[in-house]
Amino acid sequence: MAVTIATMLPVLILGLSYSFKVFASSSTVSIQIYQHPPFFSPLNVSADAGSVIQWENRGRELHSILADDCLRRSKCAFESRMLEPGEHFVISNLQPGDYAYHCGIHPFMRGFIRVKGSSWGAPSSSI
Ligand SMILES: [Cu+2]
Repeated sequence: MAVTIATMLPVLILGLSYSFKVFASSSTVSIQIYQHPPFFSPLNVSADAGSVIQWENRGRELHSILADDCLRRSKCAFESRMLEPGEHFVISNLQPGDYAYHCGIHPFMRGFIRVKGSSWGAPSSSI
């Protein structure tokens, strides 16, 4: 009997963590845009696949959100229109990976998003 419980325990733990992952994957990550450094808060975001990522312009100027890869014109992971103060920009369903982004008006405003894979046990990329 003791052997059976010991054998089942890892399965139970994995099952619990998997359930949590599913719950967490539908979460929303909020990023505030400010006029002053670090400009994006939080500056570095780690989100589960399937998360909704939302920016809010908390400053008093126009800003926009532009993935760095848009500059290479081969693809563009996300690009907002000009955001008035108080406006939001929302994206979801980003593929797992690393996304550096910046403000299209103020290129020195830079942030970073890491979207983690949707399944546990998947190899993690290095930073
Ligand atoms: Cu800006």
